[in-house]
Amino acid sequence: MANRRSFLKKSALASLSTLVGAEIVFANNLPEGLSPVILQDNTDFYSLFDKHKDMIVLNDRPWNAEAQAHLLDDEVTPASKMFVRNNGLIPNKIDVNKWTLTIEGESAKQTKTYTLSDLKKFPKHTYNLTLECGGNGRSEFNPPAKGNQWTVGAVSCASWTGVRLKDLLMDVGLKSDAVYIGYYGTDTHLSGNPEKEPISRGIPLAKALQEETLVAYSMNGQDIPIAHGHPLRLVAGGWPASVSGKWVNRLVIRNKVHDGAKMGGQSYRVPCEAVEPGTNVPDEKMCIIESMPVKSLITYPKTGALLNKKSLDIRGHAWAGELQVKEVHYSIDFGATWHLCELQAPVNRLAWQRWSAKASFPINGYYEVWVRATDENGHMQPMVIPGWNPKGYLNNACHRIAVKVS
Ligand SMILES: Nc1nc2c(c(=O)[nH]1)N[C@H]1C(S)=C(S)[C@@H](COP(=O)(O)O)O[C@H]1N2
Ligand SMILES: [Mo]
Repeated sequence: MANRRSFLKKSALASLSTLVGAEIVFANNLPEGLSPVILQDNTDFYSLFDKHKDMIVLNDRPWNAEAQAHLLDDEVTPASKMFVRNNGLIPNKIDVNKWTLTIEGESAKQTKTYTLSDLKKFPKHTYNLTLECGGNGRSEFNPPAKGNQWTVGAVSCASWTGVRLKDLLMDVGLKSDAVYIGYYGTDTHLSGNPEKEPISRGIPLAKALQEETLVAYSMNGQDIPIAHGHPLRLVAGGWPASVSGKWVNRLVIRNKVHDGAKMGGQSYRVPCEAVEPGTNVPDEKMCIIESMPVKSLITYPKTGALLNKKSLDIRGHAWAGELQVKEVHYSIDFGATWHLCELQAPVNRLAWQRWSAKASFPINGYYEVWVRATDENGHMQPMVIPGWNPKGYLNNACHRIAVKVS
């Protein structure tokens, strides 16, 4: 861990205040190559990014951390309980006043550059948008898949405010052959090589033109936190969150599927046809993940709950990518019988939906509560892990919690 950030230039230290959360008073005296000790210890993840103490750090270079199910009980996920997924190093020098977004590309009618205040002149829209990492649930795949071993907590539903991507695309003008929008952010590749992008993904034009696809400048009514893309982020709810580029300073209008970092190969792609677990799947047989599958979480109670009564109000959220959730059921007998839960409509398209139920337990003992959501097309969550894939994406198996009644 020592000298983790020793590449930081003395000149950049002043702007580290954002990360440290206070002005580094004697920044000018800090010798070249020495970084603030607070940035060298992952126990400081919590203070660095203002995160809840129950968040679980999976990696510190780059920073990756997930929530636990019980942390996700809020209708609107607060920043402190929002998972952090980084492919590279968080930008350490952000000058909001100089920040610009450039839109260009072979299928753009012109190139345009906007400051943040230019963007704020466009009509403002706010939506609650579910962002789930494509790899959420990866830890359960067997044979195991490499990468962050997310359990259930790489999902959030915050309130995002910004300009519609489509309004910007109309402002720039699309050529008739435009099919895809790619993003570039200002985070740096782990190698430190400025020529390399940690990630540069994107969305097909149809998704880009949806009402709810935003270039956001605020989250939950405040500036976007540094870990989540401050000061500007693409937000396309319902799709793997990897398409929602953080720290965005450039969007490209493409005449073909965007070919930025982590668009090809095995990244964020699954076998086009189901395969046996452990199969080596050639790249050309892998397809890009689009809408995320139907899924749900039990956010109350916390797993391991001890009850001294035989009934309990249970609740959580359910979501289904581009679709709405039609029904949610729960079971207390390992899936032998299922009971319908109450289900609220989403506050807007692509927001998760609150479900709730009153569970009753016949006698004292150990139970599991299982919850299963069904989308509007009738697709149901599987009770056990779904189709294996090389990188461990799209695990939408039912969430289970333990409850003891005594
Ligand atoms: N610039 C940039 N954008 C990014 C990433 C990244 O590493 N760099 N990670 C992506 C991935 S894989 C996910 S799951 C989400 C995570 O968003 P969050 O950290 O705000 O929860 O951001 C996406 N956008
Ligand atoms: Mo992700």
